[in-house]
Amino acid sequence: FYFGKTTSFDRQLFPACKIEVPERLTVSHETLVRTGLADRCVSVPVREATDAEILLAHSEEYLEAVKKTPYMSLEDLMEFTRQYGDVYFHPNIYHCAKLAAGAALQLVDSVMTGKVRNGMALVRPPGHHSMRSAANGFCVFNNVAIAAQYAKQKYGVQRVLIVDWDIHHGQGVQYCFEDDPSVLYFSWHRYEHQKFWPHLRDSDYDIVGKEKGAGFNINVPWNKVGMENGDYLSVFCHVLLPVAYEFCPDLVLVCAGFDSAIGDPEGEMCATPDVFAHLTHLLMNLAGGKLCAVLEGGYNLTSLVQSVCQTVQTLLGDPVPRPASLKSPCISALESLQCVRSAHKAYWSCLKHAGNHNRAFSRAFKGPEAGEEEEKDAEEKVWPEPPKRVTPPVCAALVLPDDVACPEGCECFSFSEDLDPLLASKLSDTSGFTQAVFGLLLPLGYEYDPGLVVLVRMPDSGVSDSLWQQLIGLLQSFALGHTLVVLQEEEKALIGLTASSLLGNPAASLKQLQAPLTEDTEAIEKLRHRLQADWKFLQTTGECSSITFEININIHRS
Ligand code: Q6P
Ligand code: ZN
Repeated sequence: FYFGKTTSFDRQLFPACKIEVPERLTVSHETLVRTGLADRCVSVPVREATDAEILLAHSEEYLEAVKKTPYMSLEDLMEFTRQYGDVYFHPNIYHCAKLAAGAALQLVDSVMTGKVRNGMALVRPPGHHSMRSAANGFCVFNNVAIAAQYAKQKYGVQRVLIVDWDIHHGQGVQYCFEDDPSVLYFSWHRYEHQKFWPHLRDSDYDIVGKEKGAGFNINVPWNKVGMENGDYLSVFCHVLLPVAYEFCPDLVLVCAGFDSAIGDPEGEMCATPDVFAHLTHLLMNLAGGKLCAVLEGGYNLTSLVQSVCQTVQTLLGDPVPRPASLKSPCISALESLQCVRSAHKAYWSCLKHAGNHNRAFSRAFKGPEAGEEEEKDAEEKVWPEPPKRVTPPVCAALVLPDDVACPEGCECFSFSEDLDPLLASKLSDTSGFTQAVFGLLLPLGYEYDPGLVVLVRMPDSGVSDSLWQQLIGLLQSFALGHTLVVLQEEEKALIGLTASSLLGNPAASLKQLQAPLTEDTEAIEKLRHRLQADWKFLQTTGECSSITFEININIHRS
């Protein structure tokens, strides 16, 4: 990023934009340095994206037009700006925008070549609103869209997952990939039945992609403000994760906007900064851990900085905070969830059983009513600073039979007689397994908030190595990662990969999943319905559902 001296230009115009300010980056960076997180990261030098790279997502006419902006007079710049929406051109923005896109590409290079496992690019201007031939919403070049195209072109990456957790809809990313099945775009966004900026019909849940790309665009509209951690995590468990695992990406890109956090003047949501530790963690076992987060929005400096730190610390592999006292998803969130699942049931076998959505939910857009658009003085939100997260000196300790060597990086303890684990549940290895993990186990874990996770593996469980590793990785969302794995002595072969997962190494991909067996899906669904009266996180619909099933279902099919 670039800090020129204040010029006469700046004095005439500034602040043109009160929220998208340089301090977003300086304060984030200062805090990463002060907390010692920056020291644990590898710094990747930035470069300018080349014309050819920018053209991966933009038209030549648009690039040529932006190229002229550094030489324009203030008047010409104002004129140029007026053709777009909510974007401001400063004479140095073309240079900054090339660096922002270039930074995303440097990160993709570092991750794809294995120089680093994952990373985050702190950049301005952001990118997800900019379109092929138009700047929009503070964005000039679409950093993440360019990065996805670049990864496909340069590394032959076959499938890219883009997760846009910014609170605005990244319509630029959607338009770039709407007919492309090699890029799965997921976005949640404040929508309020089209009353919120950018007011697009294209942002609703039923816009699923076009032609070959049908099913590869997932929009989750938030129709109310004030969404909380539970609403976000519920959408991850019941929509994003099952679909992402079925898609099986080779690379994950995150449009990492933090205006979806509490205190943000744009988003007006109530999710706390530690939720980003969970969102990040839940994505870190996809694509063999190859994840690049690129900053988008986030306009409350306190909330932004805390959220950035939570994300970076999670990427570094530190245990995630406990998802303490989550509230059940609210009715409006459940309505959105139901609509999205239903709109995508034709495209994803993990959603095949989703119920149809009730038409009553999709209220017609009435247009902004008089007075509704005026700025409400959002009362200042306060929230506690996220507790300090500690890096444990030893990540994993093992108790092993005498003849087994201790894997590197682990500490070995000796046997104790009184190990008598309680076997809580059994899952059989079908492709229904992942369905049970996302549909039952993760939501139950989030709601229950255990202090310890005990994972018992029985011989002949049929669980494949990669599924086993995925399970260990995902369960580390709970109990500060305190996980006790119990293996049978005859499964010595599993010690190495179990230890690797406990140490936080990414799990191997599951390969593209087959459709789950109907019997499994039915059994899981019946169990979910039976339990959801007591466990609100299992809900996926907004209808009052107190249907109880008489039959006792056992999801273990032998
Ligand atoms: C918000 C524009 C318009 C108000 C209309 C990558 C980051 C962002 C940008 C938001 C632009 N507000 N009177 O962009 O999504 O946060
Ligand atoms: Zn935003």
